[in-house]
Amino acid sequence: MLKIWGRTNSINVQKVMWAVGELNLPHERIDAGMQFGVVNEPWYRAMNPNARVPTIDDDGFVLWESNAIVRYLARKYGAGGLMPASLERCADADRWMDWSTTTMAPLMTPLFWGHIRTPPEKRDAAALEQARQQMEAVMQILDAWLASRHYIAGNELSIGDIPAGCFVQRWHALPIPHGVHTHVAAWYERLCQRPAFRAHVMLPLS
Ligand SMILES: N[C@@H](CCC(=O)N[C@@H](CS)C(=O)NCC(=O)O)C(=O)O
Repeated sequence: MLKIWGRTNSINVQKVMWAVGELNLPHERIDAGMQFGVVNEPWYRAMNPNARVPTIDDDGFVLWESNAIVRYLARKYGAGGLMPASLERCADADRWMDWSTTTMAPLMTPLFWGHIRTPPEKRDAAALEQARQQMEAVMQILDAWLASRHYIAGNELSIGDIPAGCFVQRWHALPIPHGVHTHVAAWYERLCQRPAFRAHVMLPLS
């Protein structure tokens, strides 16, 4: 049975759990990270020397790095579906997964930590506003891409939607002003119709 270690409020765990939900995989999720500890136990560090979540064990195959896990699960259990059949659609999906990590995450991480995990008196308001404005510019890039397709790698959901969908969910949930991004909004509405997205990603921020 597929085992997943990671707390439900971790965005990187949410990516994996959303994929698990879309693929309808039997699994066991074990709380780990932050208040749950576990990640510094020697047996856990032997699986994942970064002492981070998520980590999976799929019948003896151990893997960490959320995007790599999403790709592995989709390749193994969702070929032609969550993992697109065509080389070009796969490349599109990969490109936007990498973009989410390299372009969205460096802005969303301080926004999330600043607004949700930092007491108001300790927040750096100027830095948060700068990240918010930069995030608006990033959303424009995604908006332009989504103008001509229902999902990130075409007209079906794929692995490409998973990291960006998790970040956009967080962005929506943050108590900050949000610009209008029509195509992102339509895509986000599509994601919100999906039971796996609702169950694993649309969770209160904590
Ligand atoms: N690049 C890694 C990052 C993993 C990561 O930083 N996970 C965070 C949670 S989002 C973590 O483990 N934080 C420490 C903890 O929860 O104890 C991935 O995508 O899996």
